[in-house]
Amino acid sequence: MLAQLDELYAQSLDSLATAVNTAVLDAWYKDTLGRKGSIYLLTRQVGQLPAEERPAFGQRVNAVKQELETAYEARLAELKAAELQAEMTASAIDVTLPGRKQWRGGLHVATQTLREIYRIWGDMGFQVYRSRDVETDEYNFELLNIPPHHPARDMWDTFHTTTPGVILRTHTSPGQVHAMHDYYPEPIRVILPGMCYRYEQITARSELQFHQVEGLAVGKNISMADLKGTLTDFARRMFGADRQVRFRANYFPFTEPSAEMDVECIICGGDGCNVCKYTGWVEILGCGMVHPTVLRNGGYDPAVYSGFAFGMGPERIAMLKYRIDDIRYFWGNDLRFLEQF
Ligand code: FA5
Repeated sequence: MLAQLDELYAQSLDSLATAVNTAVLDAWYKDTLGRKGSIYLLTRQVGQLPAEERPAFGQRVNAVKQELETAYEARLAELKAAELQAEMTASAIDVTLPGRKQWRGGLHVATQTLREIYRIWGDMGFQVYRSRDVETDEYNFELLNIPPHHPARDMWDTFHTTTPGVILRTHTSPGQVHAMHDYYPEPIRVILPGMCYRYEQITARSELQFHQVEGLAVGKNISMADLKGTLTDFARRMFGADRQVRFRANYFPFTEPSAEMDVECIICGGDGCNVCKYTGWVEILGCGMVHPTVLRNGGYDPAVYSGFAFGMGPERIAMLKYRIDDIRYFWGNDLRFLEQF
């Protein structure tokens, strides 16, 4: 029976060495050292041995069990290491594969342009002052020297609400009067950005809804020269030091004198295209010296104070800067357009 035990031991070691994975190894353990395994079955036959041989057999069985346990542990560690290695090799990153493109959100081109405008005016000492989108007729028109039935109202095609006298602002100019009421009697240097709404024909240059950035400076001894110098400086900072600008006399009821500022068309270089209406110039803002009536409506005495104001169109500025030939792209939500910025 000892010989049988030795043979079983040798066979078990052989099959242990050929176990190819931990699943086979588990089965080996069950068949060999398990509760009904071959070693156990052999020990049950010990009763057939003469009594004097039993202790020696018992000792040998225990020794064999111990050695097989040790061999099993060693093989288990070996197989686990091999399996881990195989798994790591299989899941290893192939650094030669092309990377996956990361999707990145970005700021809308109008927002980027607005931020650049804020930065330039901020450098010149102007603060941002926020005014409301839904306005009253009083602030949008009357306090700006445009009484009811004044023909100048035709300049702004208005969206009315169902509440009489409440409209969507057609320009950011009503913010001038709000700012004056808030700042009086301090001097003012503010820009007033925001969305404006006009019920007008949509074309390559004109939208129903567009941004404006209003500017207002009120103080003592502010002159038209300050207005021209400041706006020319803005245009140079925005479009480059050699960009040509021109002022054309114009009419706004809330400024006197009034003007519009044009910038040389970057898209066609001044040759003429549909964006500049074949003139070579693009109008980017209206401006002028704050009308005495508006100063008075804001609480400032026009005999002591003067000021200049302007209202510019950031989308028109972005069109010039980035050579966008149609304003309708801005709110069209076409990713092919938006992703370019
Ligand atoms: C005004 O709205 C005056 N409130 C500007 C002003 C402010 C004058 C202060 C004097 C003092 P105007 O309608 O020209 O003016 O508009 C000003 C700018 O807004 C234009 O130069 C243009 O850049 C932009 N703009 C006007 N209408 C549209 C439109 N439909 N689509 C896109 N941009 C527009």
